[in-house]
Amino acid sequence: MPVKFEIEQDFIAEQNKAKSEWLAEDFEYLGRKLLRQNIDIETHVERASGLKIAVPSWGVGTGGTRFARFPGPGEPRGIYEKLEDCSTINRLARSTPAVSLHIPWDKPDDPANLLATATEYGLSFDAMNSNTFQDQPGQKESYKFGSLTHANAAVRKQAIEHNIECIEIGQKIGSKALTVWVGDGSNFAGQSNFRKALERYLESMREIYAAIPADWQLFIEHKLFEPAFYSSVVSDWGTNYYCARELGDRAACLVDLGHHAPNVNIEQIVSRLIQFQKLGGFHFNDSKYGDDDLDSGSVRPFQLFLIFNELVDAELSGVPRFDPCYMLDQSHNVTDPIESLMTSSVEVLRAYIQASLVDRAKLAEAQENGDPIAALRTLKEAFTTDVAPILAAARQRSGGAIDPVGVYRASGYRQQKAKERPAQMGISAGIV
Ligand code: AFD
Ligand code: MN
Ligand code: MN
Repeated sequence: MPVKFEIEQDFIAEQNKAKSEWLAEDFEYLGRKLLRQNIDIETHVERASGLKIAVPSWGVGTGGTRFARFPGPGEPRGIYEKLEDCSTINRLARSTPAVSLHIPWDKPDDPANLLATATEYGLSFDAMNSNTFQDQPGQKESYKFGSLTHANAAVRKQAIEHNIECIEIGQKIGSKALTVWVGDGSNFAGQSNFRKALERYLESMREIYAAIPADWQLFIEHKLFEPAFYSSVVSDWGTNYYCARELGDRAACLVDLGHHAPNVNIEQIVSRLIQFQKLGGFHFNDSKYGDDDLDSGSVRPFQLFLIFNELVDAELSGVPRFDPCYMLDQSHNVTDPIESLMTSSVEVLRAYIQASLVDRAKLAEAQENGDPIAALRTLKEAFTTDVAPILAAARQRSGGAIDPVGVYRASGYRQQKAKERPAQMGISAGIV
């Protein structure tokens, strides 16, 4: 087999040279500025290196809408090529060492071999994602009218077994969680009985929960609408919380940023789940209208900052059982997925570091004294701080790129992959 192109460490170091002078200058200036506020910049470089975000296996292929998909050149044709792209993302941006697998889209023939390859790339596996929202070839029962909540017990059984299979595959590749998102719901008023559907959901989820290993977690992802357009069974964070509590300690809620009604205060939802000790993790993305799956931080960076403000507050105040998993869940329809995922991981880190800069004593004082302007100014002071030098220094020190997208483009990676991976019809899951 011909040697596959990869971006060498030497190339990254060489490219970094051109940028390192300005980085040193900006870093020094920011360091002095932060010191005036009694903040040690090095602490934040360390924090930036410490936060890890998983990438979705389905995110490295070109996505699409329900109207069309426009495949890009050199798309990964299977899970091994997807891992290769995930490794490139991590090599340049240094914050995404784990991959979240979708089954059956990326079902490995040989899990041990997949694990060995991932390990070679320095990657591990994050939460497993089951798929009972579409029918697979040869499948006995159809999910057209639901899966875990279907009126027919045989369909529910098939959906439960699929989730258990995901756990089994996950155990072989070192995963420690299963994320369940169902498309179940209704398109017409009266089509389904709300109470019965939720009861069946819980009944099915209890069986899945029973198969969750002791050191695993079960994440439940709620979603307001789509593909069901009248009602979703697990529609909102309240339903999600109720289900997670009914199931037990190892069940927790997963917040996908695009799964709420427009203008909902997501940071408050996050705070509630933290307080109730049921925040399992995130699917980061951004949106303007619905579940748009746009790149994190591309539409509402202040919202992302406010979410991280809650997370950092919980971390620093030592809320019990607070240990959320961070994942990206995006669909890249018009961009190179590698560029989008690198940029998004940087945006998540940016929000985290900005939130880490919030003067919490000052904020608490403003809150206690009924001074909303002082409170907002405190938040804005952190939000408007340009933390780019902190993020770039963290990447550079761990061998990554000062400018990940710049280095990626200069390397010609995509062009090389276009040669190595001739286009195939129907290779991707397509519309995600
Ligand atoms: C859905 C959910 C879920 C799922 C994905 C599939 O966000 O995480 O895995 O889309 O593309 O909207
Ligand atoms: Mn999601
Ligand atoms: Mn989604």
